[in-house]
Amino acid sequence: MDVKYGLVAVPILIAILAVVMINDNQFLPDQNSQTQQVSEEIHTQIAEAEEQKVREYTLVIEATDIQVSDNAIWHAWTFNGTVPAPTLHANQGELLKVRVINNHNLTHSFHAHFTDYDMKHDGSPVNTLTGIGAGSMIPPGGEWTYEYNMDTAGTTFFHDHASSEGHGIKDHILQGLYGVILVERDPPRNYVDRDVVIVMSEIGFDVERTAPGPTPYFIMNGKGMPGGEQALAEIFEEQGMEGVAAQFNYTMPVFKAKVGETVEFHVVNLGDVIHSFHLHGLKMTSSAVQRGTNIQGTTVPLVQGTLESFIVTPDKPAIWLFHCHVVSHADAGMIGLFIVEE
Ligand SMILES: [Cu+2]
Repeated sequence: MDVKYGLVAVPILIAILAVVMINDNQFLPDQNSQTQQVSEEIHTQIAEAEEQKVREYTLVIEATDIQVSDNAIWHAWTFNGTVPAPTLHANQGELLKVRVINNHNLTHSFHAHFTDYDMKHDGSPVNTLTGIGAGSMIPPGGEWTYEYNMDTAGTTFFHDHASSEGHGIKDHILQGLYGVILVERDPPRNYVDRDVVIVMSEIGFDVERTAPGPTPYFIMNGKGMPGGEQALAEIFEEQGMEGVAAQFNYTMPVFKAKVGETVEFHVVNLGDVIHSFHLHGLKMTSSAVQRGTNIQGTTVPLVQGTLESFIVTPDKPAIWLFHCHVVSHADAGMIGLFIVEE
């Protein structure tokens, strides 16, 4: 380079570098404001954590013998001794903690159909495969506390997601390890007088027949009347209404409400086949899947692993039948009564 050009080029180069450096500085964050922002964020998180209410439940998995008909005992697997498990309640915005103790001789889990939780609380085979939350697949004698943020209101459900030698997930669920969770919205549904929860399914593999005759297979809330409506008619002929009443919440689920009450039904299919829920005589307004619309034909189709909620407001005394509208299932026992009293 000639000297005369060098004398001009050097100051220009310095000027360009200076401009570039100044411009670069514009893209660097102001350290003070960034620190302040992080600190505000932490404070907000702490405040939220302090404010978030915690809802706690304890569920014990155990073997439970349930007399499901005069001639059959179901050697069920249960959460807290019942099928379905006791319905869990929480409020939108809360942190739900479910402590599950496994007092059974197989590995089990609690897998809930929620949408805001850490993977370590999944209670599924991914926990075993990744080692993240491996304890959420609970071995015999173990326990795990599952945590979920109640980010959305409404109805959902949970079930065992384990399998074991000789028993796939199907057996683990159908043997009775499932239940429903009602997450109350904020503000709450003050217009609802009572909730009715119904889980449609099939009975598990371990049913012992103690006398000849049909035993329950298609069940609602763990109950099924072998022979369905025909059997009910025969019981009435032989024993009158007293005989029928003896079947209430034994071989068929029965719910009661008063005229003028607003009742919200929550119906879930946790079985391995399609079920459809038909309630006689009442206008059913969907409050979940078909939200806000009238359920045309008064039958809710439920493929496996789905639910629907709906509201009824009975205006006169009546005994209304409900049943699976896969009618062979009704014949096999999937019937129940909704009794509206004055
Ligand atoms: Cu059915």
